[in-house]
Amino acid sequence: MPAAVSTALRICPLCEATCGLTLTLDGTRVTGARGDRDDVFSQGFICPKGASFGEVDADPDRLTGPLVRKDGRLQEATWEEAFDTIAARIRPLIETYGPNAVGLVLGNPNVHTMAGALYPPLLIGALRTRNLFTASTLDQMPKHVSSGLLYGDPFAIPVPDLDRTDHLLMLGANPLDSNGSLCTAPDFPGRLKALRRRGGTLTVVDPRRTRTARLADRHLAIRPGADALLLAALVHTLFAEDLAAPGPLADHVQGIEDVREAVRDFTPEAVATACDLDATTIRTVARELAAAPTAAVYGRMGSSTVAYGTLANWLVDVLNVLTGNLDRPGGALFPLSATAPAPRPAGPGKGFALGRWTSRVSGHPEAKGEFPMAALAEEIETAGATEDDGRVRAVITLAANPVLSAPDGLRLDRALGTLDFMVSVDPYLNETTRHADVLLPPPPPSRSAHFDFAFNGFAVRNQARFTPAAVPLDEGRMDECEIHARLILAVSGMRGAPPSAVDELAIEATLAKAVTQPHSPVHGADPKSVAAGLSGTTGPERRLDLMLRLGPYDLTLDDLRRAPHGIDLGPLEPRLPGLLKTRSGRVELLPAPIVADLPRLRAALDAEPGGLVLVGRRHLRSNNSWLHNAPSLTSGSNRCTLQVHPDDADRLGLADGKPARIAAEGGSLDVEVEITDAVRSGVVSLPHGWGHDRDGTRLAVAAARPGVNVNQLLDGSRLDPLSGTAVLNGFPVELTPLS
Ligand SMILES: Nc1nc2c(c(=O)[nH]1)N[C@H]1C(S)=C(S)[C@@H](COP(=O)(O)OP(=O)(O)OC[C@H]3O[C@@H](n4cnc5c(=O)[nH]c(N)nc54)[C@H](O)[C@@H]3O)O[C@H]1N2
Ligand SMILES: Nc1nc2c(c(=O)[nH]1)N[C@H]1C(S)=C(S)[C@@H](COP(=O)(O)OP(=O)(O)OC[C@H]3O[C@@H](n4cnc5c(=O)[nH]c(N)nc54)[C@H](O)[C@@H]3O)O[C@H]1N2
Ligand code: SF4
Ligand SMILES: [Mo]
Repeated sequence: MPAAVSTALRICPLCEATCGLTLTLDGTRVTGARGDRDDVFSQGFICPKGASFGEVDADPDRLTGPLVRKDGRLQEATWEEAFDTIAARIRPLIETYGPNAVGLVLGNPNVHTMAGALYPPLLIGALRTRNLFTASTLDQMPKHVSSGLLYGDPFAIPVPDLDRTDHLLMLGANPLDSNGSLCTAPDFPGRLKALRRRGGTLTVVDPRRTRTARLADRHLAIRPGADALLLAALVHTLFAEDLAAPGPLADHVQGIEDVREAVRDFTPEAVATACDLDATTIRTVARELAAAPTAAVYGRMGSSTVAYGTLANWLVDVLNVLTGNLDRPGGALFPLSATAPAPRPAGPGKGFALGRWTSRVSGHPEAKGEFPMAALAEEIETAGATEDDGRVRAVITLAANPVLSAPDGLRLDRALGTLDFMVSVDPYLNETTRHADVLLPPPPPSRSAHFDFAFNGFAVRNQARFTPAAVPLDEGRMDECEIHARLILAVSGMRGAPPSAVDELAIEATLAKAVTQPHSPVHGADPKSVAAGLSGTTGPERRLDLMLRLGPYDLTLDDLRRAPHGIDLGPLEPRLPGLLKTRSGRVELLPAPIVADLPRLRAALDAEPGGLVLVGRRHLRSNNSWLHNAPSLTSGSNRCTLQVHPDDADRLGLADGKPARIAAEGGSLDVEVEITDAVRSGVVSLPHGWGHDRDGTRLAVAAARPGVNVNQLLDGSRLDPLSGTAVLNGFPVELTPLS
């Protein structure tokens, strides 16, 4: 008898846009995916990645059960064996060498799963290690630091009010290919087109003429790394021309006049050479920004993973404040997610501190409790004076592939090979996880429930959606939430306890605090009876239900179940001063760490622009390092090409389609040249996430067309100092033709 054909809803986990998908199922196999037209947020939008959900889900290279290293070889094992091994190996290392002996590495897909949101905080608490490394220091840590300093909360990130703004100034972002980041917006391209249609203006700052830049009214092909200079000159111009008008915001902001002083040297003329933009254009951009009825400045990867990343991210918000656009409709607003704690009354908070401790080897200051991912290899390699020296001897990776995503993968590759013990939670045996002693594969996404804990906090519209697992777990598989819970028990010496104990302890701890908070919906209640009233068939569902109940909208999980296409919670609304957690209770516009870093930016005014620099790029059908194994997303011509401007190609004697050698401090790569004027002269571009040519992986499709790992050009020494974020864009390279 043929299996029944049916449909099921699933929020797409393949990028930050969180589109609602309607999956077609043939029995338990996903045979198709289309946009869910009734989804309250995405309204039917889908991109090629979402459309390939079934293929990604059914990839035959996904691991189907745990692997444990025995006799030097990764071999199939039972879950019991896997967790027994973890408990038996990790505990003695912690007991002998102390908690810092375990390094924890968190990768990007954690923000796309319920497990990745709910359990890593508990695992960090259980391990008590300071050796925490995440993809944030390859990405958005400058924004967290800037928000921490300005608002006292590293997660208070204003997003551009895409659907209502009159003017968008976008730096270092290419949402037409990335679908947007720290600005969750299904159909970002459509929303930009709508902005143009309603008479709004779009300015894009990018050294490449991207698909997004082609949509813009104005494209400024800035020299890479110079965004902080451009932004400082825009701020300077607002003051110089008396255009700074924070309006009612002024009541909640301190330090506006100090900022005027701080940017005094950054005149449009002074930054023009470094930015390779003329002073007149810079002034025009500032005037337009000030004149627009509403406007939003928005910067992402290209203004974050650069030498002045935190300064650039800070200046983005300074511009939004000075033009009166922060926290107002049409400007840049703070989303309020359904699982955020109910807002507390305005008043001073605890503030945000940087560098509360430093890394052992290079003394990098922590940011948000993390050390730079670029410093992981040295923390493994470098012995200390004593046994409990804090050297990383074991690593746990959760959804991370730093061998490809972080600087100097070869060094990290070698370092991981020397560890006493390594655990990975990952569906693939890849460049990083091939070093694991225990590899715990989560089931494919069709088998897990979904709620966007992370992205609802960065969404252009407040809404809440929950999709239960589209397909039941297959025999012998374990939900990723349970994998995480059992991992926490194993590393805490509680191996025998049921995984639900982890969730019940989390619920207890949350409630114990909430009932004492006057602004909490459960203030004064009996924690036990609140816990007893939670709905949800699993621990993670009960925790979601609790967070919804403690949240600002008086929602429950049952409410979300009754609304399978989601609940719209309306457009973003002003949240100042309530959300501020600074010590002053105000927006602290010129924080001390920023003051201390500004001389570095001032020095950049006089630096001679050097030779060629490299920037990255994303392709619509990619997702960092892990979607190169899906045939329909990788077919067609080679995508891992080095884009070179025709003038540079002429000068260097490079030919289209021919090989060249590119070199920088971390090493050299042989690449195929693609000559195109889509990159500005003086700039070459190579995408990341490639380099799938290592032994011992199981990625048949990716290995057939491995590409090269751009991060091998870096040695990990280039960092934005305040955030510890790796400089992945705008670093010098040398290029020579290969015959
Ligand atoms: N040069 C350069 N380097 C970059 C960037 C760049 O622009 N240029 N971008 C940076 C950015 S923004 C980021 S976020 C990082 C990303 O860096 P990483 O997070 O290290 O890499 P990813 O490729 O996103 O994938 C991480 C791992 O997650 C696994 N995975 C996929 N789905 C799941 C799941 O459901 N559960 C679990 N447990 N694992 C899963 C994949 O198999 C893969 O091993 O890369 C950074 N590196
Ligand atoms: N298709 C696809 N979508 C993705 C991903 C993916 O790998 N593929 N990854 C996801 C992840 S983890 C993230 S963080 C987001 C990132 O999403 P975005 O922030 O939109 O990042 P990119 O697409 O890398 O675009 C960054 C742009 O910055 C430009 N740039 C480089 N250097 C500079 C500079 O110095 N100044 C300026 N102004 N611009 C510069 C680059 O040319 C590039 O066009 O995308 C997410 N979505
Ligand atoms: S835009 Fe992102 S969330 Fe939407 S379908 Fe494509 S990959 Fe999925
Ligand atoms: Mo990212």
